[in-house]
Amino acid sequence: MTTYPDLQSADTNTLAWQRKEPKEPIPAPDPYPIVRFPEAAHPFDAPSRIEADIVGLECIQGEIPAHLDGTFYKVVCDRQFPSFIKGDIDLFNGDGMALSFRFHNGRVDYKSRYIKTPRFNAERDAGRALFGGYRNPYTDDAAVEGMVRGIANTNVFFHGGKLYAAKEDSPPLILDPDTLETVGDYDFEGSLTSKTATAHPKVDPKTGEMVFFGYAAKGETSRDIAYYEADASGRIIHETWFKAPYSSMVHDFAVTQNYVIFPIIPLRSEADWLRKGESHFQWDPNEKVYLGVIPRKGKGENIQWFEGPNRFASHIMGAYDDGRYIHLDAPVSESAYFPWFPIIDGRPFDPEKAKGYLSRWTIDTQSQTRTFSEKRINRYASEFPRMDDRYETLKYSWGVMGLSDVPEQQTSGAGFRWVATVDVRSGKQKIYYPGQESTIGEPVFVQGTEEAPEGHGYVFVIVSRRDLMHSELVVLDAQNVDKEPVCTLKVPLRIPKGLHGNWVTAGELAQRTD
Ligand code: V55
Ligand code: FE
Repeated sequence: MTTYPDLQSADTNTLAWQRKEPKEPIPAPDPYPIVRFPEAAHPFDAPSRIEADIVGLECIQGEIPAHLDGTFYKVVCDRQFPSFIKGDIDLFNGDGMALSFRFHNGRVDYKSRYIKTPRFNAERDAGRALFGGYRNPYTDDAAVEGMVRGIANTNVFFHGGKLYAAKEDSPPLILDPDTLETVGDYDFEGSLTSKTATAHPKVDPKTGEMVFFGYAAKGETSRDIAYYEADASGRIIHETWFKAPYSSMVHDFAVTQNYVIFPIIPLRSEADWLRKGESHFQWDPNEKVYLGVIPRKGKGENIQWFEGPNRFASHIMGAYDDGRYIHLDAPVSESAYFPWFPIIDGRPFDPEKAKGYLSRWTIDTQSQTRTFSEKRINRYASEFPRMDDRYETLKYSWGVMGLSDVPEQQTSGAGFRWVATVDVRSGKQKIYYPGQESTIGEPVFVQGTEEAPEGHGYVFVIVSRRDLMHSELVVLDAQNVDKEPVCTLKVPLRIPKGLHGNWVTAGELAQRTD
């Protein structure tokens, strides 16, 4: 194992991370600062900045399933003000905007609200950006030094009666599930000891427990990871800490009935890079992958590391174990998927090497070699893998994901353009293609009924009609995504690019405790 100096830097740790107000009052702008965004590569991708309420979305194809009762939540990234950093990562550093699609009696109401983080509020008062580059506090305006930098732009999820909005660099916030207004940031009644919390918690369907973690838990680029479990009501009942072999982006993790697995992937970070104003994360083509395994509710000091070759993976589709072997499925590529993070040795981004193919990593927990194996499941480049969340931690067979490249189908333009469902046992797939001028967001499984078998129900996907300059929520039959959609709901505005979403049933929403 290569050892790096402990990157837990004094400077980043001494920041008063909980500060919610600027150091000094920021004077009201006079005259008002000019707001001018750089021209977007495609007009569809310009910031939207719209908070909307639409009662009764227009159904332009098919019929809304009248039995569906619940809300589909999603978060998108929509910069409030232009960045003052040249080449900033607009997507990852864009303000979180929560969306809700409320399904009830065959009617769908749409709502969108910016998440009112302390950072959002400070910038709104100032009329301009105050926070600098993606996850680099050294580039901020002095007035906001030490303020929590979170923008809650990665996931919205419901657990223990609360609707959370999260980004992995900060503690989560709580939103009102009906109005989407921001209630405030949330530290689990004072129990969150980490400075950060993942945007990808997992809920164990057998116990209702929410398993989560924070990386860079003692400050940006620290190797510390805190692993928590909260009971079904959201109270933290387990906490343990360990150190990763190196500091990196730990965007997602895997949870099975018996283990928690932390993928340490060589999209590394170093405190010096931040100080020098370089990219926070850089791809290291010479470093290994380490999978850290801890028994559920076990101790960090007992973590076992399993090594694999230089690989990139980010989102986990699903994982399960049989007591000895742990299987973990994810799109895996030879180099970092994100073109905006540089490669350490200066070589250019290679789109072929960045393509991720759904693969299975298998760990033999009794292995003497301390390595894991890799097997490809699917031959189409994919990302945004999801499953039927009722099978989280359990042996599962059904998954859904976005495809960026289907060699048999000629298409122009970049981005995700197809939705594919896959049987992870056989690799067999079915594909939905919304058309030449469209791109898609993350496809999300929605169970038809509580008792429906695995993968039976719907797939919700937000489609960007780039030719028509509006978005659509397309509802597919999860078992037949290659057939005509169940229905298409027109959203008469552009929904910006975003990340993750989740379906919450009316029954769950009735349990709200925020
Ligand atoms: C991701 C998204 C982020 C982030 C880190 O892989 C990783 C997705 C939207 O922000 O900060
Ligand atoms: Fe993610």
